[in-house]
Amino acid sequence: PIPNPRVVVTRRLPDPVEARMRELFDVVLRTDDTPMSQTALQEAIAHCDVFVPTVTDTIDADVIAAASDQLSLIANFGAGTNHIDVAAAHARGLTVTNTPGVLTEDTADLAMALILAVPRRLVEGDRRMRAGGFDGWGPTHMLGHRVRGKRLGILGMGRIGSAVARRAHAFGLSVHYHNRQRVPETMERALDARWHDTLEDMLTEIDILSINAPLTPSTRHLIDGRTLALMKPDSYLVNTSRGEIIDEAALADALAQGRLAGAGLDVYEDEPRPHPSLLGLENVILAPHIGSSTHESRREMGEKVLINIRAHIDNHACPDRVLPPGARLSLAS
Ligand code: 8YV
Repeated sequence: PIPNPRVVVTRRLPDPVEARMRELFDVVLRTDDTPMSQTALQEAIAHCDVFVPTVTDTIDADVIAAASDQLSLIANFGAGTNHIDVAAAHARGLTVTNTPGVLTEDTADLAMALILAVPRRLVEGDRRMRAGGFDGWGPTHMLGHRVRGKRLGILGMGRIGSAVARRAHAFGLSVHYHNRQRVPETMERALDARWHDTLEDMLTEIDILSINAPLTPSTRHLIDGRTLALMKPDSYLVNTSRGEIIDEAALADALAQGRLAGAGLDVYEDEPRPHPSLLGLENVILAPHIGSSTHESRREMGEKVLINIRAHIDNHACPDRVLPPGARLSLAS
């Protein structure tokens, strides 16, 4: 066990989470809420036993090299860990944890909200109202596309992808999916989802694509000019995972040239800046990375961070350990 561990947190966390952290640990909390520079991260990680970063922190090999000898845990506040060099952390003997599960339903709700709002031009209509551009109902006024009866393709059938699939059935969508690995047959049946062994095959058949995969070297720019060209010109794309899975310039081109009907984005390749040409497109909804932005999810994410820290300092296995890419738990002795 680590007596009186010093915990350093990189961003402001919800008040109840910070209050509980103060009760439990010798914690260093931020007073302002701006993302830290690389130099500030190196300085911060050099003085703690436990480090709590978020998605806005790039925890690369240089930051990890600057860690104090006492550092033994990086407890990420968030599910995705693509911003952490997990392999470098493990090489240094550090444990890395994340906060999966508690944000699943809220993120899936946002994906579903975009799946409905983009084809129905909801945000475009709101803009029009505010600009005084609604001059009365008309038979051909602001026509969108029906969602019911269409085919939804889910890229990444993990927790969030499955939660999107369950919602989609309620709206009359049929569910298709592509994933690194085919999910077990019982789960496939429960989700009533049709497997495609290649992304390309799925893209040619679907009307709406929902991206719910983690960012890894093999998903970076999976959606680029070539794969976008396989999608039907009247199809839509929604991304609530990581922006870098899409080549955003290629997406903006496809949308501007009418090779794709619309998009709903919550994440960006160069976050927080969307590709400038997306800003002028009416058929795009741009959300500011709010997939897990509910009081409930953020509090529960904080609780997960606390549970992982507690387990670690008490010398128990952390419930949410993140393994380096490619590592697999094995039952072999
Ligand atoms: C979080 C997210 O807000 O959990 C994730 O991976 O993308 C977001 O929902 C963010 O990561 C907090 O660090």
